[in-house]
Amino acid sequence: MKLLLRLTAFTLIAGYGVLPSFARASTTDFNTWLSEFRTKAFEQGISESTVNSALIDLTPIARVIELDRKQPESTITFDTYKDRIVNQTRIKRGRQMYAAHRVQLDATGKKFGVQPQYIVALWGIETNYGSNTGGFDVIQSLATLAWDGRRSSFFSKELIDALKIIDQGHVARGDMKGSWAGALGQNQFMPSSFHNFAIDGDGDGRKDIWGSLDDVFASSANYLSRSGWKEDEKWGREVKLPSGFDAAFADLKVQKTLGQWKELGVTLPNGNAIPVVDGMKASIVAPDGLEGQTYLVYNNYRTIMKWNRSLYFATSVGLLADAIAQ
Ligand SMILES: [Ca+2]
Repeated sequence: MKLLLRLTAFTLIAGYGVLPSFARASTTDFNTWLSEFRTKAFEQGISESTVNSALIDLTPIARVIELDRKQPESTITFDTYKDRIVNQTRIKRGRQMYAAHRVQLDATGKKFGVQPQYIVALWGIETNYGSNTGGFDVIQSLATLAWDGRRSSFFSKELIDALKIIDQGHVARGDMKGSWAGALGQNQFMPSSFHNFAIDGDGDGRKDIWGSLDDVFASSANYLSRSGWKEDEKWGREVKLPSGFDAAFADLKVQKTLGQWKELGVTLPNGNAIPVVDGMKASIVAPDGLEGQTYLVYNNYRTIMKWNRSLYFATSVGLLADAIAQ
């Protein structure tokens, strides 16, 4: 009961409204959970100094629980999302950033086999080119979500992985900022992705995706490369579907050759024939249904979806990359 009152007071003070479900989030109070988690961290080989700097005097963040409970399904259309995400400001800034960091982006792209405009586009969409990396203390966010009952197992693993990042000296505990859900640095890697894909691009011994652009670029490129990126292909393109097109075909599960799509009447937006590359397969995606904008997408689109499993996200990354490279 004491916990409920304290947290309710906090949420009211913070102006986020009352969260009736918050106190029910876990059957264990936070400090008891934290004490047990410290034991778990030691068992996982986390050093005493990291445990002492990161897992002492923590409090849960009510706002994080609130954000986690929001319905994940967006109610905005792709058209609206696209206008917000792939807007002229972001395109212009993307071109400026590509020009400003051209040497290192081109070198990184070449090394990992990823066209540089995709590295820039992911950077632009994830954090607006590093200007909005999320102001949350990631340890505190992850501890809140690990304590909370809803996805405890997933976030407990991410919290251990976050502690390992501190333990390995890649970032100071106080500098480990990110999103409310624990996504880190300028390319918003979850801690597990950090361990799988982050790269020390500038060779200083630290994988610093917060402060080193060489590390940010190399890490994003490595993520795509290791997830199946094809350097000689694009993501896809906007297309026009013929009247009477079978809506069941607008599905990533349906893959046909470019030649087959052409025979089915899929054309460029201006009505011209789509270019055909022998053997290359593609799918049709229609985020707003057949009446909205429709896209023919290739292997690299599926790779972008390994980064974020969202048609809105993957399509926007592709469109922004194209606009930046123009
Ligand atoms: Ca580095």
